[in-house]
Amino acid sequence: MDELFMQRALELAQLGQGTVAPNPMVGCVIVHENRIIGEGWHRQYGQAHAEVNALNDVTERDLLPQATVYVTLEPCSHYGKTPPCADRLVSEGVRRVVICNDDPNPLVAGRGIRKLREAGIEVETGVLAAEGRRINRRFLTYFEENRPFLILKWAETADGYLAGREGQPLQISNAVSRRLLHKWRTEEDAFLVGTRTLQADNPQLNARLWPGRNPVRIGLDRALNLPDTFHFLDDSQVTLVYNQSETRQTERTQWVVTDSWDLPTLIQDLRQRSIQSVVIEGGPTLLQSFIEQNLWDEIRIFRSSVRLGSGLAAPDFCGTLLQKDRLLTDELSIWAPL
Ligand code: AOF
Ligand code: ZN
Repeated sequence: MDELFMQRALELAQLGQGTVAPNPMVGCVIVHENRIIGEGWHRQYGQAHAEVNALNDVTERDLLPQATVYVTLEPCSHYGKTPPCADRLVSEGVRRVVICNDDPNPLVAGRGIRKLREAGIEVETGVLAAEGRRINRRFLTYFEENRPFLILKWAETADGYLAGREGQPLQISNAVSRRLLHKWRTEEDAFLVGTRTLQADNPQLNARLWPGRNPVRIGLDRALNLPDTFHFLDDSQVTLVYNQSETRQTERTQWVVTDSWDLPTLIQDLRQRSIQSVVIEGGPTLLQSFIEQNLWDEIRIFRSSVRLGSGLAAPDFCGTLLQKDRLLTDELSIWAPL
């Protein structure tokens, strides 16, 4: 039964998709003798947490002392934009709390669970933990590993080429895959590309084919070679230009010089800017560097049915595939044009 109610809480959590970031998605179900007496979820960044919404949903308040609370994240213990949920659960006097994932946010990190236990509430953790981790993988990676969740994305031909011999862009994506990519642009915090991709493709890196917010655009332009007539430098959305010569800022575009020109330094800089997820969109050399340094969490590939015969090979991740069982799940998106 615990799993069944947690499943419902996870379903509720996902109703917060797109409106709670950078907070995690959290759902909560309150149960008395196998009957749900209250439900809630974190609906909007800065507003009430899931537990509070669920407790406020309960009309049969006299049942709370015998009730079990199913919540997908450890109840918070800190005064943030809202008071601590753990305190509220203690003052409501619930009997038992069942938790899916621990909260790695250093402001909480076990203190929520401790508060509940010290008040004599029975606490169980780890119920449907894998499902919960998947939903909040960006938030959890950000706090557990102190870096953004890293997604590598590319499009390849059926025989594994990314581009023509001289790097000429190929038309691999179709209307469906393009639209899906724009949906991803609304779902992830930032999109990163290298200078050669910026030069070759002149990408806009926005989400014009899907309703939602635009990601932060990130470009690596070491020697500032990109002409300012390119979309990337049009100041139309928040943009970071990593380079080795100048630090300056316009309304939405910031030129950033880091201590050293390597991926860990770049990733740490993004972490300092509170970026929880980054999609690396190319090119091949940059993608391969992320793979070689084992700096990735998910790979998404669009694959067309077209064969090219020769060209610029797609990144090679066969070696890492065996070590990363995450890839063997549905996180590997292979998309074939219609
Ligand atoms: C919960 N229930 O529904 C959520 C929690 O700034 P605040 O006050 O909204 O706090 C945000 C932090 O609280 C967030 O980083 C995470 O650690 C936790 N989120 N906790 O008990 C919830 N959304
Ligand atoms: Zn809370």
